[in-house]
Amino acid sequence: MEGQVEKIKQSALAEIKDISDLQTLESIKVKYLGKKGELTAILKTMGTLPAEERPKVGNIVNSAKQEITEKLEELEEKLKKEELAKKLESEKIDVTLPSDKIKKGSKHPLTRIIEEIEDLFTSMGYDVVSGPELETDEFCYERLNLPKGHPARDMQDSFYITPEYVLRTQTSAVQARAMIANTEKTPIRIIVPGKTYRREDDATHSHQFNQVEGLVIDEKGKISFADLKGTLEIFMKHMLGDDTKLRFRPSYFPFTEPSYEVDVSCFKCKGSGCNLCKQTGWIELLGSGMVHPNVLEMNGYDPEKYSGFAFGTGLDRLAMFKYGITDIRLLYENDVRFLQQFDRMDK
Ligand code: 2NM
Repeated sequence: MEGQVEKIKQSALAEIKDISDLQTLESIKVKYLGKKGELTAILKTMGTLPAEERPKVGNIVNSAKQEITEKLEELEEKLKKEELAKKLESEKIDVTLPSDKIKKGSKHPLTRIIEEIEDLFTSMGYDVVSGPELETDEFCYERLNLPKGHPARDMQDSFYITPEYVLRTQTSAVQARAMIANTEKTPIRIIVPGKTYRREDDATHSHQFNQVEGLVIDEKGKISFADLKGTLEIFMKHMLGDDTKLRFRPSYFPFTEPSYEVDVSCFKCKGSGCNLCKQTGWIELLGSGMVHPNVLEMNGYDPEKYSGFAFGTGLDRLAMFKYGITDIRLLYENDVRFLQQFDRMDK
């Protein structure tokens, strides 16, 4: 029996010498020390031995087990260290290597314009407000002093979804909503940038386009035409350059009285006349006016107690002039060759 144990031990130690990985080590451990291992098998035969021999055999087997265990543990520790070192080596990062080329997107010119306008007006205390693109006839027209039958409601221009719902032709509907929502009738100072829709499609018109409209209301006497003029001057100089001049021409809008169309001095020829301004020196860019008493009244502001101004401009036109874009459709095709040109304008 002793000889048998010694033989098992020697063969175990010999096998342990050749182990070079943790997986093999585990199988050797099972082979010699496991429940079905060779030494355990001998312990199981102890019952057949005479009682006086049992302690002796038990001792021999246990000391062999211990020796093997020690050797295995020693080796296991060594192998684990080696494995960790290997792993660290293989995961080493060379931070000095040049990186892969990063593909970077660029902001759409309309996004740039909108952000620039939002930054300017919020710096003057305005809020930026948005609303639904699918509007009701009530908010798109009725509450803006455009009763049924009014020529500006022309079916040719509007995308009607049902007799009651229409894709908004201007963002003013949101202004009407803001006036109604302000139940305390406190002063209003908002701009509304957003998408608008009309039934047209050529080099200078798109069926979908972008607008920004502004609205200021305060107690009567506090807001005058001078405020409208000053505000639009700051707005246009900020967008097109400090040497920009403004020209107010009397006009008509159903939601304002008096109403004005606003031209800016041509920033290409500075007013002397060129192809961009059709030799006039001026470019029409905005509509504006003092909010019509009917509009105030219909949206819950007593025209005896409140007055205000409003203005609107097409962002597509503004972007086209600012960046020298000649076809509005370029703004809606998302051709990366077009969009990437605006990368260079990053500050
Ligand atoms: C324009 C021109 C003139 C305008 C009016 C209003 C409202 F709802 F407050 F009455 N919002 N926007 C307005 C006035 C818009 O765009 C060319």
